[in-house]
Amino acid sequence: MNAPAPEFRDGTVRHDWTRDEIAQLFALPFADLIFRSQTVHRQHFAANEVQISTLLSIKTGGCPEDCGYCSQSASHETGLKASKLMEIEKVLADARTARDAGATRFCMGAAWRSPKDRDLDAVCAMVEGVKALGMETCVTLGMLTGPQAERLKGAGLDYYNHNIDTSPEYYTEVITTRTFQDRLDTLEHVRNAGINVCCGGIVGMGEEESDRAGMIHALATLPSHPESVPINALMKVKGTKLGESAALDPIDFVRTIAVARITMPKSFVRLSAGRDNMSDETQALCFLAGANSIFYGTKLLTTPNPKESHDHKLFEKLGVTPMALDS
Ligand code: SAM
Ligand code: DTB
Ligand code: SF4
Repeated sequence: MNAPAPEFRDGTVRHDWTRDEIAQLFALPFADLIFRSQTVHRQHFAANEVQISTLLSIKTGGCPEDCGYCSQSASHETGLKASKLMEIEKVLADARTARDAGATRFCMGAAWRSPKDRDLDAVCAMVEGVKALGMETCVTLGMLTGPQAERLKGAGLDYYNHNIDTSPEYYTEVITTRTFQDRLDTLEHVRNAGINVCCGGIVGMGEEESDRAGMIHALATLPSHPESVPINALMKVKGTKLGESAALDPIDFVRTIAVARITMPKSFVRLSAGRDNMSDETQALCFLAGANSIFYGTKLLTTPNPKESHDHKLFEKLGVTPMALDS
C-alpha cells in the first residue's frame, strides 16, 4: 500500500502539496484512497454529521459571463427566463422556510459578473435579515473588490462562494470572460475582509483526471484552505456549451471528494450540484469519502435537487444526522 511520506501524517493541514502528490492520491486503489480519506475525516469531524445549506437564486439569468456550464449565461440559449433582483421580504420568507425545514445556512446566488454598489445595499439588507433568523449566510455574486468585500463583512456575511471551477489549464476551455487570476483576486479580497471562503469546482466537464488534480492542487495550496469546498458534478443544461459533455463516472467523482478531504482536512467538503442524478449508493460513497455538507431543497439555483423526503430517507438509511449550528 502507498503509505504517506513519513514526515507528513495524514490529517495534518499542509499548504505545500505538490501536484504530483495529489495525482498520486487520485491514482490510489479505490479502497486505499477511501480508507485514508475516511480516517482523515474522523480526525476532524463527527463521522456521521452533515451540514445542511439551502440555495436561492436571488437574481436569475442574463449574465454577461460565458461560463460553459451555466444555464444563466446570456451566451447560451437555454430558455431560462431572466429576472430582476428579488424583493428582500420574499428572500427572507424563503430563508425562514429553509430554516424551518432544517437548513442552518442560506446561500444566495446572483447571476452577475460583479455586483454594482446599489445592488450591494439590497444584498447587505438580505444578509442582515437572514442572520436575524438565526441562520448562517453565504452569497455568491461574482467578482468583488476589496471595499465590496468589506461592506459584506460589515453586514455580517459568514461565507462568500466563488469557485475556481477547474484546473488553471482547463479553465480557458470553460470560461473566457474572466481569468483564473481574477478569481484568485476575488478570493483574496474575501479572505482579507475576514469572511469565510467557500471555493471549489465542477467535475464532469470533459476534463482529465490531471485537471481534477490541478483543481484540488490550486485549492489546497491557497494561503488558507477554503472553509468550505463545494465539489459539483456538472448539471448538464441543454443549450449550454458543455450541455452535451460525456457522462461522468461516479467513481471519479467520489475520488475527487476523497482527495479534497485528504488535502484539506479541516474544510467542509460539500457534495454539491449533481445529487439529483446520483444513486443513493454514490452519495453514500461520497459521505464515506469525507463529504460532510449538502444542498437541501428541490432546487439548486436553476436546476433540480432531490426531494426533501428522499433526503430524509437517505439520512435515515445511512444513520446520518444534520449538523447543528454550533457543533
Ligand atoms: N455568478 C456568480 C459566479 O459565477 O461567481 C455566482 C453563481 S454561479 C452559478 C456559482 C457556481 O455554481 C459556479 O462557479 C459553478 O461552479 C457552479 N455551477 C453553475 N452552474 C453549474 C452546473 N450546471 N453544474 C454544476 N455546477 C454549476
Ligand atoms: C456551488 O459550488 N454550487 C452551487 C453554489 N456554489 C452557488 C450552485 C450550483 C448550481 C447548479 C446549477 C444550477 O442550478 O443552475
Ligand atoms: Fe454568470 Fe455565474 Fe453563470 Fe458564470 S456561473 S455565467 S458568472 S451566473
